[in-house]
Amino acid sequence: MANTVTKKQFIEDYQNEIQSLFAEDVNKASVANQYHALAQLVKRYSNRQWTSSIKKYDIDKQKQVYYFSIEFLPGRYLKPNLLNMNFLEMVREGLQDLGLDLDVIAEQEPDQGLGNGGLGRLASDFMDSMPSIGLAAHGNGIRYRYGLFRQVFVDGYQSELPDDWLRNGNDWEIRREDHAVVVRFGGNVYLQQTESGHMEPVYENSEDILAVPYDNAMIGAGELETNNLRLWSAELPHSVDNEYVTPEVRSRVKAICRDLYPDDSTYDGRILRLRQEYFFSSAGIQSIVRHFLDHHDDITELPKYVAVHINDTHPTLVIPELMRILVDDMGIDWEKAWDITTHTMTYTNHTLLAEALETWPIDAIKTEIPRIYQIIDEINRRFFMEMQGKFDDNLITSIAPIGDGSIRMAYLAVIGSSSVNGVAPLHSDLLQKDVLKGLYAISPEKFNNKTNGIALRRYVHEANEPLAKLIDSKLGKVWRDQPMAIDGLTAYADDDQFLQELAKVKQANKRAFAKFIDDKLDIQINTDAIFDVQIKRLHAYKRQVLHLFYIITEYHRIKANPKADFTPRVHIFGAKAAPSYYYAKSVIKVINEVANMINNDPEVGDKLKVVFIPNYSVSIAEKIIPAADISEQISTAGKEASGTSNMKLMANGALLAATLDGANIDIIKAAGRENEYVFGLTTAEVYKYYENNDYSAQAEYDRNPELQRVLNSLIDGSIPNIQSEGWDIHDSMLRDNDQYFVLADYADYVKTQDQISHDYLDKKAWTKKSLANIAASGAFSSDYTVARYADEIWHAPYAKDLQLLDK
Ligand code: T68
Repeated sequence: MANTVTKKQFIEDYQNEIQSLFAEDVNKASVANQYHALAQLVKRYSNRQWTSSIKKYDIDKQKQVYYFSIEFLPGRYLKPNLLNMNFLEMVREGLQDLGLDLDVIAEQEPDQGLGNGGLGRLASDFMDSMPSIGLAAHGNGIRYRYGLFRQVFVDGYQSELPDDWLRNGNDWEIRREDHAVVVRFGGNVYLQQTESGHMEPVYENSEDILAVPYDNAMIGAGELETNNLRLWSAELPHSVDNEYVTPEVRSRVKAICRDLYPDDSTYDGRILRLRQEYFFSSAGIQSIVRHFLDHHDDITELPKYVAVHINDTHPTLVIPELMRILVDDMGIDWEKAWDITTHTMTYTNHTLLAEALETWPIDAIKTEIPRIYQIIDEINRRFFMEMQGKFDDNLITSIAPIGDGSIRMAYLAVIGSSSVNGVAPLHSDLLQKDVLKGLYAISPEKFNNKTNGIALRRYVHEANEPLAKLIDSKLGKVWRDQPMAIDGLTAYADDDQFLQELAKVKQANKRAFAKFIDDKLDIQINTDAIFDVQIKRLHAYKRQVLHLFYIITEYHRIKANPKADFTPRVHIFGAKAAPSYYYAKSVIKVINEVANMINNDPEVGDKLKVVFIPNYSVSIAEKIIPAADISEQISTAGKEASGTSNMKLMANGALLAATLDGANIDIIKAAGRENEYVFGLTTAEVYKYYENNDYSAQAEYDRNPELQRVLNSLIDGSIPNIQSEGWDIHDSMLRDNDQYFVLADYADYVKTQDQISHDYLDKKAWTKKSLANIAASGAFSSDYTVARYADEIWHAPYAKDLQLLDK
């Protein structure tokens, strides 16, 4: 159904677009306006397909999936949209004819500030894959006015500036006030018997907030389908919006969608987060039910035509909210309503950190959403009734939705859903054995695994065009359509000429990245060095400090023996620390000061450089990843649910330096252990330490002099310009007994890194390993991931024949 637009037509349309939007000629318009006009034009081109998909889904009564996520992390849309519409080349050439450069114009687009890490990015990768396989699946989230924050480094410290990503508007969205719904907070609620005999809630003094949707087209590859990402914005209802509304009331409403991550270090910040969660859960469910009833008569058929997905626990309130609508608004019996609800809802867990499982104090829920509290309380009461006699009382108490004075969101999500999945085999296994063990005991049939995937279209086809073209030259375009077909590259593993071409592509990407770093940070890096990359949220369990310790080790070695052979390296970091996460901020400061020390030491020269790129984002990731040689995936085994940067880096030919954690395990299996660098404790070994309670960080320290030098350097003044931050890390290791086993893994990690330095010198052998990684990356396409969700969780059809999907 793809649109066809000729280059000639495009040039004419584009000139007209600029003329009508800005009353200017193309070449007079600012680059910013050139961008706005191009985005508007692309949107116009894509709208027809969008309307037609949405209409078709309804007419065909195709089952529709709604993916609820408190975060999306779309990055930029312009080039991926052009790619999916098959317009990338045509538009590039058309602009060239006008004397313009698509890549320069594309740089004008701000990354959308709607997410912070892997969870949000996964949701956006799914948004790309769903329409690309012809699955009717829409996103549902919040239109945050400000993103997480813009990270700048001031004297090496992370400083947080507002991420005002909407300042110049968002060309992709469509405001649909006519689809607004009202979300009710606070006040009192009591039940009253109606004439027909059923109990109806009566609300007093509640706070009604208008949820206005902004719709964004999610354009599938080849424009197979176009789906909707619906983002809600909070406003005052028109009935209330008058001159008597106090500024306090106004700002209370605005606050709901103001910030992506309301500060959760304070009580008020936590409450705001709760309000966000209910706001988009309620608005989304109301609009789904309303749409469903426009096209269907029988609400009991909801699960047949609708699946609602709960991406991590943040949208769990969709469960009591659907119950509220069914029972209160539609007068359906509780049992029937519960049956409809549990067969509609499905849930993905994304974390193994027990402390990250979300809970809400009962009082907060009672105050903010009193009717929802009553419903959760009733779910809880019936859960006990149903389980008593069948299971041990202690077990039931330990897994009930309400316990310890709190609502336990993960437990509510499991109990209210028909499917619960983890995001990599190890993670799913540990959910069953550990984190959600009790719930697994009562409902094992709900549990399953869906390994994450990534949008290869964005991270390879678009971000690494030279590589994509090289692959085309050997395989044709089939691998773009059927990602598993990329394993055809293994036929070239011994083709010297191909290996050289592949090495050339990497080298060119490294040069482009070096130029970016030079322009942006005024740091000059050696493109013959190993580009060693760690890009992810800053968190203790991800162990950026282990990487830091290796860098300090290398530095000590160079200083001790400046004339010795040394394989040059550039260590590249990208990471934001949550604003109230002081330890993570100390790690950033120390990395930055170590970088300063090393980068300015003439004795080190270009043997070693450390680059911490500020404000890591999707668009920066797209610049780093094609240039990477090594992918640092070094979390403590059993802590990283899956990881997805591991997949992105592998698809671009980087080799893993990795623990046996998350999806690293699956990557190692797919590409072959001989093509990766694996080290460290296994999950079983980590759990053994927990069981025996016999880990001693001090003992690790005592037995390794090189490690002693590293830790001492944090506190003996040898790293200039750090204050207490060195102590923060030192204390976390020795005083607090190194929760994440950094010291236990240090020696093996260093050994593995030394091996990398050695192996890198054999260019051909290295490139062969790189090829093995690229060739194995097809299995990690999110097209397959969403197809598996569709087949096994949502039971929803999709048009595309994914020939190489194994189930
Ligand atoms: C990530 N989770 C997992 N969480 O850490 C990662 N958390 O292993 C996995 O690959 C990815 O999800 C996708 O499954 C996150 O990114 C968050 O960002 C987050 C946000 C808010 C609250 C808690």
